[in-house]
Amino acid sequence: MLRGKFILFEGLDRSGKSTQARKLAEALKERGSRVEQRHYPERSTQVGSAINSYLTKTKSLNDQAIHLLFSANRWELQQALVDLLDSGVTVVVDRYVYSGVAFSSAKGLDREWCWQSDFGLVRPDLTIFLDISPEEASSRGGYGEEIYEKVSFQSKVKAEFALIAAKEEIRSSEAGKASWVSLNAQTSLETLHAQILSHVDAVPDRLPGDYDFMQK
Ligand code: FDM
Ligand code: MG
Repeated sequence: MLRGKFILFEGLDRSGKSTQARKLAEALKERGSRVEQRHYPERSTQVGSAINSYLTKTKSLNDQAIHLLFSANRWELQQALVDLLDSGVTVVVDRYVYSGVAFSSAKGLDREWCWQSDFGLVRPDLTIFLDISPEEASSRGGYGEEIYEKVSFQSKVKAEFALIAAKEEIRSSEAGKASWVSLNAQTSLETLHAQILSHVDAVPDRLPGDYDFMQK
């Protein structure tokens, strides 16, 4: 039996991650795969509840502390994620370590420091970065309610994501397999969905227990 695939969506707020994650999960299910969706931060845990208070501006925390809480939230759910993958379920995830680094380093925290707390976590098999301008994102519904939803800050996050993308694209080509793809999110839902599906189909099969990990 094969393990499930770990497919990650990353991007700015309102880049379309949740819509595309849902469409991908539906398409894979229609083909008969077992699929689950996850989202970080997972606000239902105690750590997640502290993160939620920060994001909704009911509690202030220094930049280092909130960074470590986001990371702790991934760590506390890591075993459950691995168990799911090992049982053959494909997991489509909305945000993970790359958001952790991009958002915290956009505040000015040291980039290397930001990566540290996530080293050792399972690396996604494929990260799909939905590329959108901060201005286009801000014009989409619901923007402006949470602490990071400001065009000026999202522009800095986008610049940090660009640095990460460059690094991950080099890693992909060295490994000879695409573990990161950046897609233009300012296109039709269906066009984007078809592109995503073809990249997901190209992800190599792996056995349970066979993972790459986040590392230097
Ligand atoms: N975010 C998300 C971070 O700053 N660090 C992280 O590690 C993660 C996973 O939290 F603005 C930010 C990104 C976003 C905010 O996320 C809430 P959602 O996806 O909008 O719920
Ligand atoms: Mg948001």
